[in-house]
Amino acid sequence: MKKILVTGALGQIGTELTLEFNRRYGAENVIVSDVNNDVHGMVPDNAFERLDVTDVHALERVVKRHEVDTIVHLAAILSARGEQNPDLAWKINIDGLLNVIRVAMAQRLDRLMVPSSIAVFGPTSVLYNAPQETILKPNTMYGVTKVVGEMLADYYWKKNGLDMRGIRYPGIISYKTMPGGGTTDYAVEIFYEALKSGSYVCPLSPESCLPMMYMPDCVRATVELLEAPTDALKYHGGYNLGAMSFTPEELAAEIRRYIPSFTIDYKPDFRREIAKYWPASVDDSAARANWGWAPKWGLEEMTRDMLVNVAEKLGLDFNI
Ligand code: VAH
Repeated sequence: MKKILVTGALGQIGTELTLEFNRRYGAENVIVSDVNNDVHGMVPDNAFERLDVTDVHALERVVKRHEVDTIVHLAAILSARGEQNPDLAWKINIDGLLNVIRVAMAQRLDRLMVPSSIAVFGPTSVLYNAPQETILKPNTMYGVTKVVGEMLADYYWKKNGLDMRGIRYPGIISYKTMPGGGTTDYAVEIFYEALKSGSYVCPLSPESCLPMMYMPDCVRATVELLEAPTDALKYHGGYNLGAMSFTPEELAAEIRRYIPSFTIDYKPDFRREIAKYWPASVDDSAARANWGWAPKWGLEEMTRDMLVNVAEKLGLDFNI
């Protein structure tokens, strides 16, 4: 039985991934940690450790205390916040990752799961149906840290046989926990504003087409890759993963199918420049071939499900 430590467990992906891990492996086998000790009852069934991943000794103590054999390392500074504080992004995303790698090797852990992102692509990458292998010269610090993370995964796999695996997550959409500091956060915020005020001011431009994924697909993909046999994996740093791609205009049009009066305006900021050199779509044939990836949620069903659940969360009557 796995004994999993989730870092950054109180974040958007971490909270829902923890709930799925609890269902699959038992809460007693899932230790949640976060630098933010405000647990808010989000994961009440799990042992909680307040943990700063830049403190390698604290990390090693937690791993030893709970006899961890797997680390799912979600603690990171995302793209928008990373551009506002690049030094912090490097410190958390690289120094923190190196600590996880050091402890994994010292304690001979079975495997690591470390997210990558579509942020690894940049102006010289192929940005339509972005290939698994292409030029990766991102122009954000977040993207730089994700490329370095992928290279570290390949390096330690080849040099030490460290079984680290990752996904180049697209924008993740969910309603249980708000995202924080990302360029794709607009695709979550828009649902709250559509229901609360009937209008939304988007920080990207109408034609900013980005790959997105609904949380149920994100959680399932993460578990499927975590459980994939090591010899099935051709890549260790980060698999391209596709589900849907849309522009803010296309998302707004889908919302208007349920809220006809909804309006969207645009006030592009620095996040538009970040999104400009991210792919509009990705080729995820390697994930499909190596570990059987197949998305289940598209724009229509995601939009409907988000509106119903965000309305319930806001205590609004919303019948469709
Ligand atoms: C961000 N949601 O916007 C994250 C993600 C694909 C983007 O890495 O930074």
